[in-house]
Amino acid sequence: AQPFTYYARMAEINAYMERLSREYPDIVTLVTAGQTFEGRSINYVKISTTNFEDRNKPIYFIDAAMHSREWSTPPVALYTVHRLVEDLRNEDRDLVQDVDWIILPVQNPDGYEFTHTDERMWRKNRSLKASVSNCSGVDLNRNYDIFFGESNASQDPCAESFSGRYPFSEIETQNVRDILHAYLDRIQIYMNIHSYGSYVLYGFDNATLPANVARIHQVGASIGAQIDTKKLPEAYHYHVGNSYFVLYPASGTSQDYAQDIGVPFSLTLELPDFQNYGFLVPPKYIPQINEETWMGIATAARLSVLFY
Ligand code: 0X9
Ligand code: ZN
Repeated sequence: AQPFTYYARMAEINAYMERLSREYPDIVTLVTAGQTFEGRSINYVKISTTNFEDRNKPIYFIDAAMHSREWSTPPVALYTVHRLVEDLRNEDRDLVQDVDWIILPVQNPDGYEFTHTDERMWRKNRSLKASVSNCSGVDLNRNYDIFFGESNASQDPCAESFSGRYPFSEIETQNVRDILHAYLDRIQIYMNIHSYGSYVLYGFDNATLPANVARIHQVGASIGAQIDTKKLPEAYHYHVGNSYFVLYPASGTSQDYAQDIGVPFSLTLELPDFQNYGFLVPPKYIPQINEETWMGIATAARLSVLFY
């Protein structure tokens, strides 16, 4: 079975990306961005029908599993790769002709493996500074250099939302930062995929909004509306808006960081959880989430090309 049809382990996810880069060498480039605290590779793929480094197309950058217990998110990232590469349909050719893609299915491999082997509800990475605390892990979505430590973030290493001791203290966030800066001139969309709650979120967590908020809202609302046409009756409708108001304030997030450095459309997606499954979405829902979210991602890609 393909590793986006079930909750796969890191080895299976990496093997899938390796296989695609071998079978489609002209289109898929596998990049190992760095080694985690526990020595795992952080892998992403670049997808381009031309030469990715020709730098003439807008880029859509997607990452998932920043929070390790959010298991429904890597399948969405991998299914997106699948639909762009292995199962590209005629009506979707524009998506690779007009856009280059960077897809990082697991931002937090150490945490992700830990949720499979030890503690299903683990959220943070697994780094440990033994001279400071016995508690492991930094909340990667509090570790970016934007409003660092201001709200909904803890300075306590034992807390679920520990921000880290300073911005970008973690290899995982350094990697995403470096990708953003390496391609900043043409990253049109940064989409940070989480679960759960059915939200498209944007803007800054001091309750301010970017100058292009009307267009951001247009892209976000189009994603939500598109997904809603495909959603199951037991799923909530998507809510679209500024993260501060629609969800809660949170500082040091990658969404705010990417928006602040100039990515035109920086979005957080919170996938659906159906009734009250929370993070524990039954595997039977994986294909549904993949398909409906893919539709939203494709819609955003097309709009972002118009706005490029
Ligand atoms: O708290 C978070 O990091 C995200 N929610 S989650 O339940 N997946 O942990 C929300 C982040 C929303 N983005 C901003 N507030 N900027
Ligand atoms: Zn999350």
